[in-house]
Amino acid sequence: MRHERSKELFSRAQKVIPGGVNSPVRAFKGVGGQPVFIAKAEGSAIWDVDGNRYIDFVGSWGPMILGHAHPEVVQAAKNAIDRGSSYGAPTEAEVKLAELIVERVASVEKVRLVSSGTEATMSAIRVARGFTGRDDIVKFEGCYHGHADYLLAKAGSGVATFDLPDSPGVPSDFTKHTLTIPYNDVDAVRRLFEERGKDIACIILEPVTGNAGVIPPAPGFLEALREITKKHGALLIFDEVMTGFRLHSGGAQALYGLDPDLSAFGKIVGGGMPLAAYGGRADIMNRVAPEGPIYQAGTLSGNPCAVAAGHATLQQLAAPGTYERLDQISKRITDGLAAAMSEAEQVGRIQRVGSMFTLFFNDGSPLRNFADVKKADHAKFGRFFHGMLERGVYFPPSGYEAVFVSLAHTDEDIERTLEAARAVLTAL
Ligand code: KE4
Repeated sequence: MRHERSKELFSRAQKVIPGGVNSPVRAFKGVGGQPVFIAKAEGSAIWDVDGNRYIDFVGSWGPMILGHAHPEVVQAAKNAIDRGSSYGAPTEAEVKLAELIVERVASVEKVRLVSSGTEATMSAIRVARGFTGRDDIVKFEGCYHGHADYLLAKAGSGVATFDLPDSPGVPSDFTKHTLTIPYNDVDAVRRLFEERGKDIACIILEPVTGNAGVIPPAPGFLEALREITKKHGALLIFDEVMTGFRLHSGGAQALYGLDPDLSAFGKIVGGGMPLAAYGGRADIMNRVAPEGPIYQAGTLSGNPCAVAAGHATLQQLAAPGTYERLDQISKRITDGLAAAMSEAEQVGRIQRVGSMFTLFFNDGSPLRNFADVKKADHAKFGRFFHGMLERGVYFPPSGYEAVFVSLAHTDEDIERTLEAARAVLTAL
């Protein structure tokens, strides 16, 4: 494949944009090489500026579950922008989207629309702190909840020691109320709450991780978090920015049968436009300004065009059999990839939940936490990524991310993907 135009654009971009990209993961640092610049997308395909076509398994990191440029979504957004792009005033469309989210997600009685997943999780945590009057928060290693200062934290030396900043620019006392523990480690959670439960406002987690690659919750893990937070008067926040409306029409919480106190949504809920949301129990959400004292605001919150795209997307996902079909497509792909790995005598493991999965080049054992994921061969993943890219298959450019399958992936896409994988895995 030729990439001259992408290379030229990347060189120009780096002169005026840090790293040449507007979000770090796009720069291919996790796999080496240079990013391809995208010109257009439709269905399961994206085209770069050199005219190369790829089967897309990033889907804008999750939003494009219907496939790119779905006609209903495009038309809804066009109709909205024809009536003006933003009013800074309430609209009927926001009410309808909020009612749809409340209807779909049993634990959400009230919801606030915002513009990014970071804003959704940041706001949910502020509400949890305001509601409980406590300052400490618990997160899990490998879970990413956006770039709020106190979430850019890495685990302190011991389980009960406070975190250290994980980025320059984050003052050390901004992370002193953040506690990070290993994912799936119920004993660590229990110990922590026995020691400091009275000071903990909330636990926030990805109910299925996508930012450490895909790690499913161990049996009983989510239930234990629900029991422990209830016992200690802390709130349970599910960060469903990635899993929401992807794993089930009611999110991962419906798939696993749990009721968190608050949830954050993003990506799919905006149909690929800048829209996210947080919500949950009415007694908690009623504390949010202007109804309550906990402040949160946004000029473009509930933007009419983004709301139109999100609403159209959620409506399409209501079609009967949607999630069964997503699961079937995804299973065919991962079964085929597993077979290709075994034929090529490549050792590793594919971890899938519904229509998100990650292929790890490890020793084949289950990956239960971030430490397991870090042990995988990420350099090998980089070679796999580039081999697939050159054969017209666009996987996420990092072994710490998830592949996202859409309803637009066809039998031909699957066959071509598996054919490319067989060739790449043999030559790895
Ligand atoms: P945004 O602020 O990027 O909209 O959402 C932050 C966020 C919060 N919670 C979860 C579970 C998320 O996955 C994300 C963002 N996900 C990454 C992909 N791993 C977005 C890609 C990027 O950073 O460019």
